[in-house]
Amino acid sequence: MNETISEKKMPEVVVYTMAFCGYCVGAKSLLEKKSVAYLEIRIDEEAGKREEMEQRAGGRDSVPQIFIGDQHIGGFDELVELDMDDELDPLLGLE
Ligand SMILES: N[C@@H](CCC(=O)N[C@@H](CS)C(=O)NCC(=O)O)C(=O)O
Repeated sequence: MNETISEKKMPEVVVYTMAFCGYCVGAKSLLEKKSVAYLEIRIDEEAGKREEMEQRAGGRDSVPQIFIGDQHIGGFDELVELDMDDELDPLLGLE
Protein backbone atom coordinates (compact mmCIF):
# COMPACT_ATOMS: atom_id res chain seq x y z
CA MET A 1 0.00 0.00 0.00
CA ASN A 2 1.25 3.46 -0.84
CA GLU A 3 1.84 5.55 2.24
CA THR A 4 1.47 9.32 1.98
CA ILE A 5 3.31 11.59 4.34
CA SER A 6 0.10 12.48 6.16
CA GLU A 7 -0.63 8.80 6.78
CA LYS A 8 2.89 7.99 7.94
CA LYS A 9 2.87 6.69 11.46
CA MET A 10 5.20 8.58 13.74
CA PRO A 11 6.10 6.87 17.00
CA GLU A 12 5.19 8.61 20.23
CA VAL A 13 8.18 10.45 21.67
CA VAL A 14 8.27 10.98 25.42
CA VAL A 15 10.81 13.14 27.25
CA TYR A 16 10.94 13.07 31.04
CA THR A 17 12.31 16.38 32.29
CA MET A 18 12.56 18.66 35.28
CA ALA A 19 13.20 22.35 35.87
CA PHE A 20 16.66 23.91 35.48
CA CYS A 21 17.96 21.05 33.36
CA GLY A 22 20.22 22.09 30.52
CA TYR A 23 20.40 18.57 29.09
CA CYS A 24 16.58 18.55 28.94
CA VAL A 25 16.61 21.82 27.02
CA GLY A 26 19.18 20.34 24.64
CA ALA A 27 17.12 17.20 24.02
CA LYS A 28 13.94 19.17 23.40
CA SER A 29 15.77 21.58 21.08
CA LEU A 30 17.10 18.74 18.96
CA LEU A 31 13.62 17.25 18.59
CA GLU A 32 12.13 20.66 17.84
CA LYS A 33 14.80 21.29 15.21
CA LYS A 34 13.52 18.15 13.52
CA SER A 35 9.87 19.30 13.96
CA VAL A 36 9.16 16.21 16.03
CA ALA A 37 6.19 16.40 18.38
CA TYR A 38 6.92 15.02 21.82
CA LEU A 39 5.21 14.58 25.15
CA GLU A 40 7.10 16.25 27.99
CA ILE A 41 6.58 14.74 31.41
CA ARG A 42 7.86 16.87 34.29
CA ILE A 43 9.01 14.54 37.05
CA ASP A 44 9.27 17.46 39.49
CA GLU A 45 5.64 18.47 38.96
CA GLU A 46 3.64 15.32 38.33
CA ALA A 47 3.18 12.89 41.19
CA GLY A 48 4.55 9.42 40.56
CA LYS A 49 6.33 10.30 37.33
CA ARG A 50 9.85 10.09 38.77
CA GLU A 51 9.15 6.48 39.79
CA GLU A 52 7.53 5.75 36.43
CA MET A 53 10.57 7.14 34.59
CA GLU A 54 13.05 5.15 36.67
CA GLN A 55 11.08 1.96 36.14
CA ARG A 56 10.83 2.48 32.38
CA ALA A 57 14.49 3.54 32.16
CA GLY A 58 15.86 0.50 33.98
CA GLY A 59 16.73 2.42 37.12
CA ARG A 60 18.31 5.48 35.53
CA ASP A 61 17.37 8.55 37.52
CA SER A 62 18.96 11.43 35.60
CA VAL A 63 16.93 13.62 33.30
CA PRO A 64 16.17 13.74 30.50
CA GLN A 65 15.12 10.16 29.82
CA ILE A 66 13.87 9.79 26.29
CA PHE A 67 11.61 7.16 24.74
CA ILE A 68 10.69 6.68 21.10
CA GLY A 69 7.73 4.37 21.00
CA ASP A 70 8.59 1.51 23.35
CA GLN A 71 12.32 2.02 22.88
CA HIS A 72 14.35 3.59 25.66
CA ILE A 73 16.92 5.90 24.10
CA GLY A 74 18.58 7.16 27.27
CA GLY A 75 19.60 10.74 27.94
CA PHE A 76 20.71 13.70 25.88
CA ASP A 77 24.13 12.22 25.11
CA GLU A 78 22.62 9.07 23.64
CA LEU A 79 20.12 11.09 21.61
CA VAL A 80 22.92 13.17 20.07
CA GLU A 81 25.04 10.08 19.44
CA LEU A 82 22.18 8.40 17.57
CA ASP A 83 21.75 11.55 15.51
CA MET A 84 25.46 11.75 14.68
CA ASP A 85 25.35 8.11 13.59
CA ASP A 86 22.33 8.89 11.35
CA GLU A 87 20.23 6.44 13.34
CA LEU A 88 17.84 8.91 14.94
CA ASP A 89 15.74 10.00 11.95
CA PRO A 90 14.73 6.43 11.01
CA LEU A 91 13.68 5.78 14.62
CA LEU A 92 11.58 8.94 14.51
CA GLY A 93 9.94 7.86 11.26
CA LEU A 94 11.53 10.75 9.37
CA GLU A 95 13.08 8.56 6.66
N1 LIG B 1 24.73 12.29 30.44
C1 LIG B 1 23.39 12.68 30.85
C2 LIG B 1 23.50 13.83 31.84
C3 LIG B 1 22.14 14.21 32.40
C4 LIG B 1 22.26 15.02 33.66
O1 LIG B 1 23.33 15.13 34.29
N2 LIG B 1 21.13 15.57 34.07
C5 LIG B 1 21.06 16.28 35.32
C6 LIG B 1 20.05 17.42 35.23
S1 LIG B 1 20.42 18.53 33.91
C7 LIG B 1 20.60 15.33 36.40
O2 LIG B 1 19.66 14.56 36.19
N3 LIG B 1 21.27 15.36 37.53
C8 LIG B 1 20.85 14.57 38.65
C9 LIG B 1 21.38 13.17 38.57
O3 LIG B 1 22.26 12.87 37.76
O4 LIG B 1 20.88 12.33 39.34
C10 LIG B 1 22.57 13.03 29.61
O5 LIG B 1 23.19 13.25 28.56
O6 LIG B 1 21.34 13.09 29.68
